[in-house]
Amino acid sequence: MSLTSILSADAIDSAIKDCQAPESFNHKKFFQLCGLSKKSPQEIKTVFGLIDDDGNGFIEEDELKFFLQRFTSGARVLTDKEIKTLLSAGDDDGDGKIGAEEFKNMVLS
Ligand SMILES: [Ca+2]
Ligand SMILES: [Ca+2]
Repeated sequence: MSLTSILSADAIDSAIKDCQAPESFNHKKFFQLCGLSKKSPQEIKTVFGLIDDDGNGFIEEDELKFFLQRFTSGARVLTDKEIKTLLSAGDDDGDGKIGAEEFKNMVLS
């Protein structure tokens, strides 16, 4: 399944445009703009799988760097600061990575 079968291309576009400037990424706003926060747990899990590039069941720091590019291939990479902020927003158990449940909770919070 691809991302655009879950989220509309227009919504993804406006979410990406909103955080084009470095350090302007805000995950809550992003998930709202792209429409993910209104999706079902199963759909959110599918999106999680797309961001978990190596398929090991966790989103790690190196995958968070390319977070925006999973939505649009031409998007920028996140800055180190944005990666840290996003990781700490999602990583409830403090193991340094974001699991599927943690991702879902972050998207729906
Ligand atoms: Ca991974
Ligand atoms: Ca974790």
